[in-house]
Amino acid sequence: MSDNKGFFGNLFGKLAGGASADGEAISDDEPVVKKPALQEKPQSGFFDRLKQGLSKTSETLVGKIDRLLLGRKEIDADTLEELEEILISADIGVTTTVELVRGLEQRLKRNELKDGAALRAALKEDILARIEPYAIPLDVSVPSPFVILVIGVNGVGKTTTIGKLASRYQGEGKKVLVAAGDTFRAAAAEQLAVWTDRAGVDLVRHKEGADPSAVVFDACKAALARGADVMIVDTAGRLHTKVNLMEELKKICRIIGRELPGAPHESLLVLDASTGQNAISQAKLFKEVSAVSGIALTKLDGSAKGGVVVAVCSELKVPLRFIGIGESVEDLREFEPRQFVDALFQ
Ligand SMILES: Nc1nc2c(ncn2[C@@H]2O[C@H](COP(=O)(O)OP(=O)(O)O)[C@@H](O)[C@H]2O)c(=O)[nH]1
Ligand SMILES: [Mg+2]
Repeated sequence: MSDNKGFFGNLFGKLAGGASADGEAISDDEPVVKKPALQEKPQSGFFDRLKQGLSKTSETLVGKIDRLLLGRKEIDADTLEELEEILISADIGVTTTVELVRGLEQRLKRNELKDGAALRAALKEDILARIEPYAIPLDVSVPSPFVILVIGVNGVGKTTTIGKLASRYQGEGKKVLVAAGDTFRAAAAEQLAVWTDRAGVDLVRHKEGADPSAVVFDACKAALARGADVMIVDTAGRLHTKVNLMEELKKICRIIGRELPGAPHESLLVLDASTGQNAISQAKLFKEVSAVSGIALTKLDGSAKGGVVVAVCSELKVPLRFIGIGESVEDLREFEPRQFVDALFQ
C-alpha cells in the first residue's frame, strides 16, 4: 500500500495529541519489580453491562431495522435495499453488508422470509454465523511463559487491556509478568504500574526514553528466572518523529524470539470500537506489517459503532479474543458471539 505513511502519519499525529499528562520521571536504569498487592474479583452481570454498553448501537441499528420491519407482512427487494443502507450506516462495513444482504436475497427467493419477524431472525442468525468462526479464545496454558505482545495505535486501550488481562490471569492462579515496553512517556509506565500494583503482578520497567528492546530483554530474563506463566508486553502506540514504530516492533519481536524461542505466541492488536471503520483500516495496515494473531476490541460501551464487531470478524479474519465494555478490571471479557447478538437484538 502506497499511502501507509500518510495514513499512519495522520492517525498518529491526531492521536498523539490525546496522550495523557507526563508522570514523574523514573530515575533508575535497572528493571524495577512491583510487588503483589490485592487481588481483583471477577464480577457478574456482564451480559447486562454488555447490553447497556451496546444500547446505542442497538438503538441505531436494531431500532432502525425494527422500524423498517415492524408489522411488515411482506418482504421485497426494496425492503432489503433499505436494510442494506441501515447496515452500512451502522459500521458493519460495505463488504460484509453486501454479503449479508446477498444471503438474505437468496433466502427471499427460497420463500424463507415471510414477514418482518422472519427477516429479523434470519439477519440475526446470519450475523452470528459470520462472527462465530472468529470467537477463538486465547489459550495461554502452553508454553510457559506464554508471551503476549500488545500492539495498536495510541489511545486505543492497550495499557488498560494489559492491566485487565494481568489481573485476570493472576486471578486464575498464574504467575504474570508485565513488560513496560512503552518508554516514550514516563506516564505510560506509571499507568501500567497502577494496574500491576492493583493486580499484584510483576512489572519490569526502565526509565522514560529507554530502548523498549532493552526492557523486553530484561523482561524475558526475569520471566524465565521467576517462572512466569504469562508475560505481557506493552508497546508505544504512536509514531515517534525519530523512531519508526514498525521497525521498533520488529526489533522487539526479534529480541523476544531470541530470548524465548517461539515467542511472542500472540500478537494482540488492540482496536477502539468507537472509531468504527477506522479501526478496520488500522487493522489492515497492521496486518500488512506484522503478524497479528488476535484482536481485542475496546470501548464498545457507549458507542453507536458496535456494528464494527461484525466487520472486525468478517473482514479481518483474525480471532477476536476480547471485548472491552468499560474502564474497570471486570470490563474485559472473552468475545461470546451468541451473547453479543442477543445483547444487540434484544
Ligand atoms: N469506556 C471505555 N474506555 C476504555 C476502554 N478501554 C480503555 N479505555 C480508556 O481509553 C483510554 C486510553 O487507554 P490506554 O490504555 O491508555 O490506551 P493506550 O494508549 O493504547 O495504552 C483510557 O482512558 C482508558 O481508560 C473500554 O473498554 N471502555
Ligand atoms: Mg499505553
